[in-house]
Amino acid sequence: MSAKSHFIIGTAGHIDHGKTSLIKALTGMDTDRLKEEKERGISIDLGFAYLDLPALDRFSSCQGPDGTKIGIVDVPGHERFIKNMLAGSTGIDLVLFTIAADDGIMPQTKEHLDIMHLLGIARGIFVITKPDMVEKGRVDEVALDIKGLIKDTYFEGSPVIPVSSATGSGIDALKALIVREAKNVLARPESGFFRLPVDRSFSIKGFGTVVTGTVASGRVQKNDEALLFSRRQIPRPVKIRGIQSHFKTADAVCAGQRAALNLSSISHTDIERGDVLVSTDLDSASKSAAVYFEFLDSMKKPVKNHSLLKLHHMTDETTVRVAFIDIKEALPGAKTFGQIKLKEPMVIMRGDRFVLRDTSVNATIGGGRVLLSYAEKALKSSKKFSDAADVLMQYNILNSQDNKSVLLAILSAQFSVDTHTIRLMMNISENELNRIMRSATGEITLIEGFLILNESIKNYEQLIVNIINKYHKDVPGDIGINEEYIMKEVRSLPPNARIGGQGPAPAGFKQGSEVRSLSTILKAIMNGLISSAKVVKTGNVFHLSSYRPEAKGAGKAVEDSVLSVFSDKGINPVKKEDILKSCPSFKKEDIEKGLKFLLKRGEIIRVAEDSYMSRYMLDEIKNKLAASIAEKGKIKAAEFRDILGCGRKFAIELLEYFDKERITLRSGDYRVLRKAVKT
Ligand SMILES: Nc1nc2c(ncn2[C@@H]2O[C@H](COP(=O)(O)OP(=O)(O)OP(=O)(O)O)[C@@H](O)[C@H]2O)c(=O)[nH]1
Ligand SMILES: [Mg+2]
Repeated sequence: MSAKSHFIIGTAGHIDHGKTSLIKALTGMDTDRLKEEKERGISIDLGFAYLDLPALDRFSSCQGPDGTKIGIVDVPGHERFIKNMLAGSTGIDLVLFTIAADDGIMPQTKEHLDIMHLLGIARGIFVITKPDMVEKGRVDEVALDIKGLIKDTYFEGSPVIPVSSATGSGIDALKALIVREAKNVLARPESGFFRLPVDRSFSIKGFGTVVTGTVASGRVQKNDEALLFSRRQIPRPVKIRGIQSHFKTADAVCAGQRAALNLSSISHTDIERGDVLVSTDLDSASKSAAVYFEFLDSMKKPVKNHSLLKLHHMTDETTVRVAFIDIKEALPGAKTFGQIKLKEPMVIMRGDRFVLRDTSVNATIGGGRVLLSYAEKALKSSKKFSDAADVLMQYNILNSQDNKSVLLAILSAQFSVDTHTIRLMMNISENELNRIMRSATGEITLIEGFLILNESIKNYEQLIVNIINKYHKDVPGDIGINEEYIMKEVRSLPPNARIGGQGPAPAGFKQGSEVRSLSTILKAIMNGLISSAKVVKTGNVFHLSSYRPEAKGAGKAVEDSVLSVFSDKGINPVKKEDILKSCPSFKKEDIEKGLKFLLKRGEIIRVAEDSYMSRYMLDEIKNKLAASIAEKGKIKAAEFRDILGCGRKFAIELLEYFDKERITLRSGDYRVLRKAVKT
């Protein structure tokens, strides 16, 4: 991954530890804008600034020549405003972590450090503020404490530097450190769905509604359409009229950039922090997710399975119920897999980080990473502990970065998934999905927009062959079965008899949620069986190519008896009544069944409404007719009747039958041959 061409700095640290003052000393900008903030001398809401560092001049597709600006989000330290702090910390690449020299490490120092860790923010500069207020020795003492605090965390080895916002000492050294650290900040992948978690919404005279935020994924361009997801209303389409990044007009913004988007057709009062603006193909929110949980060592009591907790995700928050796979409660420091069930749907996607707080004790207790979402229809509500080992194995796959394995794991639990849902579940672009599909050639197949494991296809082929074979065995006189019968039989099987992959569903998927795609895919699979000549379709009936229908036992006796009626009648048509009368020793339904099978096999043919003929006799007649037309060029119905020596009505029925079979063509009073008939 290349170094990042634009990045965001966030502040963190206990109340009054000099965050806002430090940003002012660095940028000249005061991020405390509210009257109340000024009056109380504390930050309440998020503050925004930017920093110009020419040494960072790099270029990206989203950025153009103005790429040296670093976005800054200043957060409040007060415990009561932790919600704002969490909203501000989403999307930051580097944290300026302040610890006042006089106070040293305080409660929110620890909580903010935990939050940085849970959000996966691994780069930081630890700033000892207010060094001018203490003895030199105290600064060294605090520096040691900080090093102790960050030992064994992602931040171990991060720079620790005293900076005084009052005297300006250390500011230049801090800027140099920022440049150094910035070079190591990795670019966020620009792939995936465009998402902008909104942190502010306001109106500017002459422009209208403007929303701001840090682009969480993807890319957006001027004049693009987007969807606004909000918990207060159904998703609303909006248009992006204009884009700014750090007060400069831009044509596009992408993952990791601060953005101000001017929206049309929506009032700023209809949007608030926590809403999210997404690309139009991200057309739904998710109510649950499979996740990796990480609980803090500092957690005071275990988290019981099915507890309710507050989830903070990007700039939004909601209540969730947690469900673990193999444990009844999570102890402090536990790292475990499970699910979250959201009180309200959210645009929460694979790879997203979240923070969990226990509101009853007002503490951050853990967080985690989303492994899979958009699978609610398939999420199981409870799980037996006996399945746990297998389920954990699947979660381990989902927890990996190997997208091909993840796709295969999803498909092994779901009969098939359409490509759009797969993209939502895995949070990947169309290109990325195509790449994975190419790498999985031979393992998966795309059928009518649905992905399915080749192994599942093979299983289904075998299932269908078995169903047909069983029918052949059960009903030996019948040629085969129709599509509806096969579908019905497949659906009546228990799901695990049908799913191709091994083991139980990952991520708590309920197997068999595939009904929607089943018939489409079964049709394709049956066509495959026909192309490979394993199955033959005669009319609308399927049978095995190796199968020769032949009645056995009682069925054979009935058929023989029915056939003998036909040989007795010679050239004359047979009526159903004739058959029933001539076979008095058999039950009516057995005779009808025998007749049906003979018809399906083509040994008997229904020429007209109640006129049956044996295949043998009909072929004879056809040959006579063909020979006669070949000789004269055409034939009248009366001539045909005379050749056969039958009644006029039956002669016409026969000719109409041959017309229908596209052997003859009517032309006025005559019949001609459509094509040469093999005799
Ligand atoms: N002497 C001295 N005072 C400082 C320094 N940094 C901050 N202060 C003072 O400390 C107080 C708090 O500073 P802020 O920058 O508002 O602290 P904060 O971390 O932003 O506070 P919250 O946002 O409310 O959490 C202010 O009165 C500042 O003037 C410093 O380096 N030296
Ligand atoms: Mg402040």
